[in-house]
Amino acid sequence: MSEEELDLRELDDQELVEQMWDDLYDGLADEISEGTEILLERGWAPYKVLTEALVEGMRIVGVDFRDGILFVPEVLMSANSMKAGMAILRPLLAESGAPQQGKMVIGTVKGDIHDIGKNLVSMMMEGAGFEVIDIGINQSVEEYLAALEEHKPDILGMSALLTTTMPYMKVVIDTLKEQGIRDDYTVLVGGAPLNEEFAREVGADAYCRDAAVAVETAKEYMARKHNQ
Ligand code: B1M
Repeated sequence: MSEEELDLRELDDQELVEQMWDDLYDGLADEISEGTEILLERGWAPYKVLTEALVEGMRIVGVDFRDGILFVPEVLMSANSMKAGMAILRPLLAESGAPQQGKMVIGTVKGDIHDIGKNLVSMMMEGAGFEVIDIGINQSVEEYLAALEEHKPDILGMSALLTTTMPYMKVVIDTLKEQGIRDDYTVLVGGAPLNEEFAREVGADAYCRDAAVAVETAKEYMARKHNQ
């Protein structure tokens, strides 16, 4: 069947999800939006659409990016397609009606422009009842500090996707220590190349493997804070 003739609605769930992986790979934003809508209409939970169709599709893109089969312009189109799907899911994930939990400032560290993971964490945290101030990508220590000063959050979240940018998290945490304000915040870090050991070494409170873990960890720290 040619691309033009393909009717996404005629596919069963598994075929549709696999087609969405292909469409994400090919950077077809309209098709990703349509596939996302169809899965929701079929009763899929927003989080299931997010993880099984979108995040898994992006994992496949990442493998071929690593192996030199896909290049930056193509991966950018994949990222934009993923964002098209996320835009549909965002309000659904945010409307959980969860009680207000706390406030988080989050940003991707200096030198790093990857924002999909950070955006996902923001969406899920909002859905869990956190107020999220997303300060964006390529954030310097001065920008983090200014945001902390302005918004006075409970949690500082930092994201890094590159082995070359993840050490910058230590720069931020060391500066908080120098200024005597480290313990005013719970510092959570995440991103594909990180692990628990790294988080400990840089002085973060916790490493969050994915957005769901970020939510659980944030809730745990808020509960501890309230029990103090
Ligand atoms: Co980039 N890139 N990239 N890239 N890119 C990776 C990260 C890479 C692993 C690809 C590869 O080689 N396999 C590799 C890094 C290698 C390394 O450092 N060891 C890489 C590279 C090398 C590069 C460039 C240097 C390529 C170049 O220019 N030659 C360049 C760097 C640009 C820069 O930042 N200065 C670059 C550029 C890009 C694009 C612009 C094309 C695009 C980004 C678009 C965008 O974000 N708007 C891109 C993409 C899309 C990727 C991959 C394919 C996908 C990342 C992603 O969005 N994943 C990625 C391969 C991979 O990771 N497998 C790759 C989906 C997302 C849901 O997962 O971000 O891991 P993730 O987030 C998860 C968790 O990690 C966690 O929760 C999220 C949700 O579950 N999490 C947090 C993340 N942040 C958190 C913060 C928290 C908590 C949890 O705070 C509390």
